[in-house]
Amino acid sequence: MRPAGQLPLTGLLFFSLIPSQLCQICVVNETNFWRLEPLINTMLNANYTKGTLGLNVLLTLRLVGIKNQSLEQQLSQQIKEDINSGEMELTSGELALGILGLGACENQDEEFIRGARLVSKLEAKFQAEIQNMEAHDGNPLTNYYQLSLALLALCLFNGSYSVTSVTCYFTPENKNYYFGDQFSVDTGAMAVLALTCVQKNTQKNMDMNAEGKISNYVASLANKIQAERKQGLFGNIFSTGEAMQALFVSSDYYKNEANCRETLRAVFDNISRGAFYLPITAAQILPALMGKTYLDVTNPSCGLNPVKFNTSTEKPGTVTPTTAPLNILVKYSVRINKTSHTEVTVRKGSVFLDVMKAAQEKNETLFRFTVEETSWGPYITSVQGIKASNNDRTYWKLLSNGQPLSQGAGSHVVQNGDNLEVRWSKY
Ligand code: CBY
Repeated sequence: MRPAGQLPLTGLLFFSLIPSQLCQICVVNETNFWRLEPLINTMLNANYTKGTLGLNVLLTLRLVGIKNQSLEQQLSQQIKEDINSGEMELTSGELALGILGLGACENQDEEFIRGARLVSKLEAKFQAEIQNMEAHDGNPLTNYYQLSLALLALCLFNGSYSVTSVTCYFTPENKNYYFGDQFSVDTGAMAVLALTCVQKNTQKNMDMNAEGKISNYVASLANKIQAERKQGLFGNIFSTGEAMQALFVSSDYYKNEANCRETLRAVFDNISRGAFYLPITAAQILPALMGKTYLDVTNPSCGLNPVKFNTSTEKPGTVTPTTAPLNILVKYSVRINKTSHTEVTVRKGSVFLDVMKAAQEKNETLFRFTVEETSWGPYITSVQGIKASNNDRTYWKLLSNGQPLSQGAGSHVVQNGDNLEVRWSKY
C-alpha cells in the first residue's frame, strides 16, 4: 500500500507533466489513428540520402513517440556525421532542427550536443543572420523561418540571445514575415513558437517592457495566421501543421470544437488524397495532430506514452501504368524582362522539372537551369545563369496558368495544355 502522504505529490507530478503553455489543443483521437498511418509510413519508408533530409523526421519521431530504433539511430547518426565532417556548412535553421531532433525527449544524443558545442555554434549563426540584416537592407542570410527555428532552439537549450535583438527584429511588421504582400503562415507560426518560448524565459528576468512587447507580437502574429484561414486550413495544407502548433500555444482558437473538427476534416482529406508523400510534409503535420508542439521537446513528458501505429514496410512502389504512357503537350516560358517561349512534349504524369529538362534539351542557351536538392525536393537556383539571391530577395517563381505553384518543381504534376512559367521575381 502506498502511504497516503504521497498522493498529493503524485498529483503534483501529474500536473507538472501536462505541457503548461498549451491554451487548447485539437488532437486526433485513437479511433482515427488509422487515418494517420500513411504519414508514418511515408516517414518510415523513405530513403534518407543525407543527414539534412531527415532533420524534421528525427524530431517528429521522438516528439510524437514513434518507436523505430533503427531509423532513429540511422537519422541521428547521419546528422552527427554531417556535423562532424564539416564538409557542408549547415544553415542556422538546419543546425537548429538538428539540435531540436538530437536533443528531443532526453536521450543519449545530448552528450553529442554538448561535446560538439552545438548550442554555441548556433549562437554564432544567429548572430551572423543579424549581422547580415544590418549589412544587407534587413535581409538575413537565410530567412525568418530559419531565424525563428534558431531562436526556438537557443531558447529551449539554454543558449544565449539578446532580448533586445528579439524585440527589435521580430516585430510583426517586419518585411521578412512576407513574401511579396503575402503573409507567410509557416514563418509566422515558427516565430510564434520561438517568441512564446522567449516570453516564458524572460518572465524569469522580469523585464516588463520586453515581456509586454513580446506578448503583443505573439498575439498579433496569431491573428495574422488566423486571417489566412481557408476551409479549416491556415495558409495552405503544408503550413497548417505548424500553424496549429502556433495556435495551440497562443490562442483560444481550438477551444471551439467546431474549429478543431473543421481543421481535422480538411487534413484527413488531404492525407487520403496523398498530399503528404514527402517525408518532410508528414513530419511537419504529425506533431500537431498528436497534440504536440516543438515547445514540448524539453518537456519532462516528451516521448513518454509512445503511440502504436500499424505500419507497413513496403517501399513506396512505382505504380505500373495499366495503359500505354501517353504524351502531353505543354507551353513553357522563362520570364525575366522579356519572355522566352517554347512548347514541349512530355509523358503524362510528368512534373514541372521534367518540362524544364525537356525545354533545356531543346534550347540550352534560353532554358538552362540549375537545382539544389532540399528536403522539399529540387529548388531552382538559377535559370539562364541568373542566380537567386537571399541578399537581394530574388528567386525563380514557378507558375502554372498564371498562378504560383503551392509545390516545388519536383512535385507539381503538369496537365496537357498547361501554360508553365518560371519568372524572375522579388519576394
Ligand atoms: N526551411 C526554409 O528555409 C524554408 C522556409 C519556407 C517559409 C518554407 C516554404 C516553409 C517550410 N515549412 O519549410 C520557404 N518556403 C521560404 C523561406 C522560401 C524562400 C526561400 C529563399 C530564402 N530566403 O531562404 C522563397 C524564395 C520565397 C521560396 N520559399 C520560394 C518557393 C518557391 C520555390 C521555387 C523554386 N525556385 O524552386 C515555391 C515553389 C513557390 C513558387 N510558386 O514559386 C515554394 N517556395 C513553395 C511551394 C514552398 C512550399 C513547399 C510545399 C511543397 N509541398 O513542396 C512551402 C512549404 C515552402 C517550402 N515553400 Co518556399 C510553403 C508552403 O506552401 N506552405 C528550413 C530548412 C532548414 O528546411
